[in-house]
Amino acid sequence: MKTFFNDQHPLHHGRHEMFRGKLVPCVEVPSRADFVLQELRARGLGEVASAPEVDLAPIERVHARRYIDFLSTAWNEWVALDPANAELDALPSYWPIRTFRSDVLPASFPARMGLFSYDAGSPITSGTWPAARQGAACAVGAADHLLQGGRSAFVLTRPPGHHAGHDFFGGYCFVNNAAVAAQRLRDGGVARVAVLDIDYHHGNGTQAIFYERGDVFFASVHGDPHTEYPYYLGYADERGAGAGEGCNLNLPLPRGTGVARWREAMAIALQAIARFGADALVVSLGVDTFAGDPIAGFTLQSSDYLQVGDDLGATRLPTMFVFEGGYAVAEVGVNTVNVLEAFKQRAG
Ligand code: Q9C
Ligand code: ZN
Repeated sequence: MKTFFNDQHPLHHGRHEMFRGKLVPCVEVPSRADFVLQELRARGLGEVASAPEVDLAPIERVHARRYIDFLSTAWNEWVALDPANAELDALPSYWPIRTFRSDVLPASFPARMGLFSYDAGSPITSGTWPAARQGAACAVGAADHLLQGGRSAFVLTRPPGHHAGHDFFGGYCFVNNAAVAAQRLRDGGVARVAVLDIDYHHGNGTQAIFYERGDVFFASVHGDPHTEYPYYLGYADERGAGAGEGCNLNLPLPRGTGVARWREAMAIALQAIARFGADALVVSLGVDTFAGDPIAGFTLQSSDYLQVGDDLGATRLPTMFVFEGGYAVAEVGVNTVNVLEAFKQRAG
């Protein structure tokens, strides 16, 4: 399996996120990706390539122009507010809910930060944009690898992407790598693309981007949003709209869910993807379903990820994996590579 590794990922290194009235250390740390890289090298998973040179066009296929402009200039604007900000992470403090306007682009940078986000847990740092942009380039590389006949690929990047929507960041995500990849596959001639999101948290950004599309199926197995982040999306009654009616499948599960019930849910998602007639599969691979994850609530064990990879390999679809969450740093490499290696063994 060919890995596209974002070697710019350490440029994104948030210090703090706002959590219940306090600034707490970030859980989405650079070592996450390094542990995965180390593990896949140790186990000889295959070639590790860096991102191809790509312009912003594939990102603009899923993200709003004014949002990309915001992201690419955000750090400079943050420091321009006050030179002392260079030592701080940029976090929003104001949001335009419901009756506020979102058509006006305020001149104030803090106001724009709120317009383009939905939480205060996703710090923008000096290197957030170059890191996120390079991650999207890795997603394009992996999609192009499938378009050229490759059977599988892995995008090893951070920050993650599945919470980022058409024009907003949140949940540690800025550019939606899985969505960029799915759209790239469509633009390259793949008629029907499925995105399967198995991160602990619902992939609200990916769902929203494709919600009214009949050409991209989105399925997600995740913690029940009644109690779990991102709270405001990911319920079972969200089934798609317009041309996308029936092309969205949410399988929320309660906190404490173990591998048996979790695998049943994934099997239901895979059956729906087969019925849809997908020609290629993008897997948003978060391993925060692990029992030891510090911010999540399922109880999968490291060996269970071999079974997950085997289940995915049985689909026989050209498949690309995009790294999302997973915060038990010491185990994140083993858990992730267990999925990939078992996939490879099954799929050949
Ligand atoms: N202090 C992904 O897994 N808040 N994002 C949790 C913990 C947000 C997770 C609070 C969790 C976002 C890609
Ligand atoms: Zn997650």
